[in-house]
Amino acid sequence: MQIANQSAVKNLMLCDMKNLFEPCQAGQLQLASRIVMAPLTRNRAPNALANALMAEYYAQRANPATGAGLIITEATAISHQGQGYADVPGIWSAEQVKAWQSVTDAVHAKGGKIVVQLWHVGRISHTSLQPNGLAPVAPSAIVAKSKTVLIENGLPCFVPTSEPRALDLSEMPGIVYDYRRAAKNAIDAGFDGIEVHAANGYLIDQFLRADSNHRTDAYGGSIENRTRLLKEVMLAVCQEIGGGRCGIRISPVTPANDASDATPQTLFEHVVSFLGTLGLAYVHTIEGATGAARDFQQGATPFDYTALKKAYQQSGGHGAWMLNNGYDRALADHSLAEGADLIAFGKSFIANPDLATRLKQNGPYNTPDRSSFYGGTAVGYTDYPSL
Ligand code: 8OZ
Repeated sequence: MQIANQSAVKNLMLCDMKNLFEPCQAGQLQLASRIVMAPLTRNRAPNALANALMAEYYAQRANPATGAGLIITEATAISHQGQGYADVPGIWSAEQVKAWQSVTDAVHAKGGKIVVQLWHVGRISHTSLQPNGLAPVAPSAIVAKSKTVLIENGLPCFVPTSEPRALDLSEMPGIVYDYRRAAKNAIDAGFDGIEVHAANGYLIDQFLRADSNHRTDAYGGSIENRTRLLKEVMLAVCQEIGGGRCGIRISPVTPANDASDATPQTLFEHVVSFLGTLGLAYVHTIEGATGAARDFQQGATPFDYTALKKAYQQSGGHGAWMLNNGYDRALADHSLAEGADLIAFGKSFIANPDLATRLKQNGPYNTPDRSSFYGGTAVGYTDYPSL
């Protein structure tokens, strides 16, 4: 009798257990699996325009049976001022909207889903990429200890970021407007939704963190003030296209692009408590240092991601909880069992267009070639073989 009961309990647990290959509803996004292709900068969009090669690359990864249940595009600039790297795409003009349409059509033809990641780099830019060669903008005129990518003679070349100027208070509504316009453009271009890039030390993250935000106006000082831009941007995109088509990416403790803050737990619990009120499709969190140590720490104590999720849910958040950073099959299974809903795979999607097939049978996996990550041709982009 006791044995029968034990097996009943085990069966119940198995039924309850999430698996990577099952459907998942994320707000209005009906996803065929929990496998997400993470946003990946590839610098193959000259003139800030999506193109046929990019459409082929995304389409290769779009069939949810073999690839991603959801594709998040590479970070895409919401304005010329939001550009910080050579040959990254934009989504502020009608010409860019039309160019993206070929990508969304190709993905949808494979039965896939795709959202565009909306990006303003803030101070992570170079004068040569800015309108009229002017200084990049930031919360404060503090140079980031970071580099950006220019392309010279067809080859990526890493250069220090330029000295930024502090945004005037009167410019803030214009920045929010640029996000709103980009969200509208995304729907016009056929995207299933958008993800606001609030991670990795770019503009929104620069406002969030005390070390890059020394403002004394309504956008600086208290946590309430430093989170103001994020809140205004999220309200604007949700109002424009509906919260159920919007996601956001955060990276509470990453040191990427000189991001630093002494109290990330308090800061990001405040952020997600706000996000919980918006009816979002998902919240996408990078655990640890982006593309590096998952246990990386900022502040006095290890970051508590369980408390982060709890703060989101306690404020009413019921969007999908997406996690990222260095995931393999075993770690994905572990995080799903612990309550994650979606897992975003980055570098492994660069090298494995049929990643879902390979995850299902536990490999083998192609090895990503770092030398062709940023810029270049079809080599190291659309030529990774499927099984
Ligand atoms: C790598 C190279 C350039 C940009 C990010 C958009 O870190 C990026 C990025 C990554 O989020």
